[in-house]
Amino acid sequence: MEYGPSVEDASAVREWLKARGPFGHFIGGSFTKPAESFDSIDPARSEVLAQVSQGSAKDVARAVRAARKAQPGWAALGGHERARFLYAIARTIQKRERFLSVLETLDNGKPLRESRDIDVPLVVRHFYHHAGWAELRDSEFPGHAPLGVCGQIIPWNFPLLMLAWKVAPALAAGNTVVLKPAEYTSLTALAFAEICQQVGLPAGVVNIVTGDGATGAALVAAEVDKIAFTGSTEVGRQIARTLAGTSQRLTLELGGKSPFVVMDDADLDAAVEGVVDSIWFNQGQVCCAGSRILVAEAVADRFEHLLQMRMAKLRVGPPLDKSTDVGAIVHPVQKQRIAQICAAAVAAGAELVGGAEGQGCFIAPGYLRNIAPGNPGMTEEIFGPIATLSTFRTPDEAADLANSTHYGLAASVWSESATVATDMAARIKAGVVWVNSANLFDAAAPFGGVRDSGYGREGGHEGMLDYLRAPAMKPGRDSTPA
Ligand code: TXE
Repeated sequence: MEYGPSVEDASAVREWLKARGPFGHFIGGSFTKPAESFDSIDPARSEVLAQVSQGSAKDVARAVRAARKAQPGWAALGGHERARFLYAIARTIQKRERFLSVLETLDNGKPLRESRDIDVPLVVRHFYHHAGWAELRDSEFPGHAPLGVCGQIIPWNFPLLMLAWKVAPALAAGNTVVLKPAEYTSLTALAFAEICQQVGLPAGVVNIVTGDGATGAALVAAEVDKIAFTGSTEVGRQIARTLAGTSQRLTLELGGKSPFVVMDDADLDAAVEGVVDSIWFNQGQVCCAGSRILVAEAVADRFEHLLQMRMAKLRVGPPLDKSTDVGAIVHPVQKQRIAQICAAAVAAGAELVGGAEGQGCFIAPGYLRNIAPGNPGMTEEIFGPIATLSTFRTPDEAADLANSTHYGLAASVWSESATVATDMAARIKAGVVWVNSANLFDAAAPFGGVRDSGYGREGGHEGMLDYLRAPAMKPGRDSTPA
């Protein structure tokens, strides 16, 4: 794949990788010596970017001890001091925005336009926002206490952003953390560790242990007070089973198969643009992607025509090229998984429009049409740039179809009538329903699922509660504790 004239210069990042790698873990404020390691690849070029250490149960235990030791001091600092650190982290990330977005793009394959304009700015906003919550903790949550040490396991689709969603509220509340990034994308977490050093964050407040599912399982089994997990429904269930009967807190943000409902009075051009943001953004590797397009029969032909025209204009290409709309799938394993589900969908009678497989990790945007409700393409999370397109006749039918999976992460409703849109939104079982928009996030807005999409919230007031222990009795009450 050729690089065009608008390609971003990645030499500073490559020099950093050469100088810093192979990478150890970040424990107790410093990097450990790299031990047994694995390759982190650039999926766009199928090239090795760096070697990253495979964390053992011993590494995890060391990190948990470091976090345990640091926690009382971190909590005792008080909200104002903790806020200063969160501000400093936000500011430093902001200053290194370009470096971090290039690193994220190299490691993950997402277009630079997205890492630069979406991922990293949202990360910055998340830390600034939670600096505010650190200041407000005692007044907004009187009598609440931090949980202690939080184990955090994150996926590879928004590596630095998922880190921010986990680390910022935990630290604001007065907890310390041991975070395990996904094995495909550890590099921005390691760059973040450097930022923690740079701002003088006390040793042990943030610890990062890299590795695969076995490292994650070791963290789940460790002496931590909470596990926060974002990833597949299957692993989420496994973690819930492991923690059943313990006193550890658990929050899960799992998969989805979110409906994208286009009512007959929708602005179809806007809705088509919504599809681009919904399922073709980040190559469709988005937990809340509007992957099931449901369109009113009366406008279906016109909508599909507009959709095809728009799809044809999307540029699939090198992620570092600033004109690229659709980059590389994160890893060959994921590409294969997407291709398998699409093949099964076609074998079961659906028709695939677009969605051609390219060389390496590339897949063109596409959608499945003429697809029956029980078709695997309709029920399984494809987690790639392939939507399904089906029609409905009445709002009742739309609501039934929207709720016809076991997931409940997100939904998007398109209508020019506020009444129609809000009526439909209220009928859909999902953690978030966007109206005339899709995939909008804000640090102040709690995000999370219902049903098999998980429980717990990240962001805002609700998100803070998931990192705090409520007081045993109401503060200020004239009573003695039992
Ligand atoms: O996820 P895993 P995978 C969905 C999506 C995707 C599929 C598979 O459909 O195609 O899952 O992706 C760690 N104990 N989502 O296999 O395995 C792992 O190392 C503890 C949706 O990559 O769930 C990584 O850090 N941890 C999703 C993280 O869990 C374990 C985002 C996620 O990996 C573990 C990602 C174990 N036993 C995938 N096994 C979303 N909700 O956004 C693995 N891990």
